[in-house]
Amino acid sequence: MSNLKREDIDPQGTQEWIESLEDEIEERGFEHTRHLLEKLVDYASARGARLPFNTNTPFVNTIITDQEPDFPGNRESERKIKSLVRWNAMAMVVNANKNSPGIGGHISTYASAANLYEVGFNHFFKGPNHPQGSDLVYFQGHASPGIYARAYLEGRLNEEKINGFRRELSANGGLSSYPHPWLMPDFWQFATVSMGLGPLLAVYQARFMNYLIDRGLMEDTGRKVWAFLGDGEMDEPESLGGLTLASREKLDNLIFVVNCNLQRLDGPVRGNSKVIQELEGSFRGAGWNVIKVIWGSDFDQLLEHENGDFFLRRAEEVVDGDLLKYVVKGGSYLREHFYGKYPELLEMVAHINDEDLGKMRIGGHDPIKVFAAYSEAVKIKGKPTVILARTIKGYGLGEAGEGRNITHQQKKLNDEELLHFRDRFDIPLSDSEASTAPFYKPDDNSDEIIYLKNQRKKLGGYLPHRRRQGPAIKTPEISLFQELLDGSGDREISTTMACVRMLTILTKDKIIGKNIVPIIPDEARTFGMDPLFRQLGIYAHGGQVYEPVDSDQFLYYKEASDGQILEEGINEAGAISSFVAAGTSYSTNGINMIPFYVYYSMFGFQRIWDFIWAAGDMRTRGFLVGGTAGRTTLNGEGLQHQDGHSHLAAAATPNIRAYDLAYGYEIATVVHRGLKDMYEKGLDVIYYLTVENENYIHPPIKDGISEDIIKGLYKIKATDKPTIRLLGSGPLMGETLAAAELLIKDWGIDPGIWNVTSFSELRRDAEETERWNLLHPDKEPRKSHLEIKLSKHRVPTVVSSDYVKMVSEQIGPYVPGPYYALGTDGFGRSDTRENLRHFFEVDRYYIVLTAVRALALDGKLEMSKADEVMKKYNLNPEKPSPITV
Ligand SMILES: Cc1ncc(C[n+]2csc(CCOP(=O)(O)OP(=O)(O)O)c2C)c(N)n1
Ligand SMILES: [Mg+2]
Repeated sequence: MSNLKREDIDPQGTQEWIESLEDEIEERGFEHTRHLLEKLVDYASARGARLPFNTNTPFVNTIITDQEPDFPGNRESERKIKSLVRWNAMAMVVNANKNSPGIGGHISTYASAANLYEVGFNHFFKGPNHPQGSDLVYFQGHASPGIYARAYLEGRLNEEKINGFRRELSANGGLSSYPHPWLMPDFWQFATVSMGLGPLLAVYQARFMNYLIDRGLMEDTGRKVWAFLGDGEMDEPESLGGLTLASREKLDNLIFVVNCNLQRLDGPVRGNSKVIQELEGSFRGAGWNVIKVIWGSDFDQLLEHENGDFFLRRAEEVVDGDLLKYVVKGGSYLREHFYGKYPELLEMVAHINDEDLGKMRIGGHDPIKVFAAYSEAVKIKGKPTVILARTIKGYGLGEAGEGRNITHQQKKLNDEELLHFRDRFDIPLSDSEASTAPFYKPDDNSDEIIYLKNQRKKLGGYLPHRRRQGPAIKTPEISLFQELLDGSGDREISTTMACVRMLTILTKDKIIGKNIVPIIPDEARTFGMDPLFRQLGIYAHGGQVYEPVDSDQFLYYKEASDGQILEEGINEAGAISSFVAAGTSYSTNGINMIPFYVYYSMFGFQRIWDFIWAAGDMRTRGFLVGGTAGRTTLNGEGLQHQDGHSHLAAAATPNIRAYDLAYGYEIATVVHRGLKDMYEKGLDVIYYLTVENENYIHPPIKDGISEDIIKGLYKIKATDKPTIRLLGSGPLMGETLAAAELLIKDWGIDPGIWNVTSFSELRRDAEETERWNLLHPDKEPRKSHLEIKLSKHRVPTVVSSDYVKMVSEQIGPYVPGPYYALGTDGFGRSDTRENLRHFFEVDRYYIVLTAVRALALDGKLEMSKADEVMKKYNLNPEKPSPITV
């Protein structure tokens, strides 16, 4: 386009060049013309004519009219279906808000995207019964009314159901606001409405399908991943974050469709420039195949006109803010302000009246253009495709919101607006009928319903559709982990080492080994997982094309096309997306895969909780492992590395079972139960384990404690005359045991000792028990695990964990007797473990002090004893608080 932007000093010469090029295209085709142009560019560069880097093509459709395939559908039927879906989607939101003002919902997004979806549904999206298997479609979250409305026409959702849009608690159940597999487990597959998650999840989904194919676990049947996204959504860093991975991995099974209505919630996405061009640059620069669908067939006449260059030039100049204004102001304004800029251009549209001029359809609303784009996208080889389709937000709403800044929030239409909508889309309803915004579905024997069902039948059934279970995997016996159950003997090891050992054993198992998916964001060496590189190989679609620097070593850096490890690089968001793809494979691919995503604990929940939340929503199954966890156990790294709060986030995520583990046998027990629950029983839960890097001796498991480990609390030591109990957890179990010794030795107090493996599991159980008791006052009260274990003695409890106090305080209300929590609130520090534990006041001396004071407060000792403790252990009363410094 640069010739359009600059003054042409030799128009005649330029024309001659163009004509020669025209001849080349005619005679030798595109391939040779491209070659010729590249040669010319190279030559000019070699001669010093530096060309500016440009990733943009002109602001026109990528596929020219001559290249469009024939449209195979019945346009009339498809138009009618699309209009009906539009009407019902609108009615769903309007009615929901009429019945319950403020219930929300979106009309305008689907109104802009209707054609993009309908072309897909009628011609492309393969359904669950397709011989090649189902495509995976990520729907734009707030376009959900349109997807429900289609399911209503298909006969999959009845009127009662769609009347319950956003009223899920109504007697007969309703429809979730957005795509939520948790709430509609037979319908939605992917949780997309938190902007930016969909695009990244889709990239890694497509990559994971290739992984399964390359590892010989799944057949390559050409299934596609379609991701429908908003143009405003593309501003999320995650949206563009996976682009280079997608091209590097040659994901030709991936298609992004960006609904470029040029608007987000508040106003234009790029009022002062062009979002489509900006996105084109980003995607092309990242190596994607970009198909722009900007102008509809109505504009072909202008583009093909002998003065078409003026149209191109004007299209190039205009900014999105202006394009939006033209939509709102209509034909005469458009003529004056857009076409009026050049007399030649004005002349070109002289034969079109104002009304028709304003109505000329743009690309995203034209089935022919969208069909052409999809047809190319499904055929392209070796790279992913993005379709940038220009649409109008609130299309068809007219004054009620078409293209207006308020359109995103529009939820109510008055009588006049409803009649306008009805007329615009030819809905066969009378004035009085239409003004009540009823749902409308033609007879099952009508042409359009027959057509709609038939198209889906040809494509293998309805979408979205979610499969609840994959074939179960038999869990190996727990004796598989015997060496962990037996303890470490006199070897000092960390829980991280025990965990890696567990993973190594699992991946070697004959039955389950191949299903394990270790996922690491560039941290394998930190955790001592690097021996797995050689044993399992690192997945690389194209294999290893270089000789690794350590090739002469036994444990070399081995990349392979059938590698099992997903080494994601420094990319927690990408790695969790792989976790989701693997952990939902039971549903999306019918293959139970078992992801272990092992990451630096601090960069887990804190950084990517939104993805973890979505993983929960999507019923992902797998193990999240937070390595080098614990605010004081990770000693040298300091403030931004020391995780002391991920267990708070985990506790608040409904289907996460979180454990902070102290010994190898606990890891074996919890992982074994996780495998059984998730892959044998098919429970939709995620196990979260924190493991640490402190070395100590791991004892062997005692008989009969496995169930207690799972429930979250087991006994380490009982006493004859209980006066106080100590609860330790994870890496601070060592300090708790040491404190118990001091209490006996220095103060003659013999505490009971317990190990807490999961505060959140204990709390959940206690809350559920309490709730049952509340609602069944007439019945014998039930007892929680905490009560069963601890209620025999009403003695004070002192608990110490390497997490903020709120983590252990979760169970405070349910523990009989006074409850004292020590924890690691405040910013971390770099220092030795010993100094850190002193600084955070969680070490053995503070445990002893708290215990003695607790007994004094309980009336069992004099308070002066606490003073003695302070003196004996040199505890400084004026020491700064870790919370405030
Ligand atoms: C992470 C996140 N932030 C904010 C929102 C609230 N939100 C919902 S839709 C929307 C605007 C979407 O604009 P766009 O992506 O262009 O979609 P359109 O409706 O225009 O098709 C916003 C801000 C959200 N859903 N997720
Ligand atoms: Mg938008």
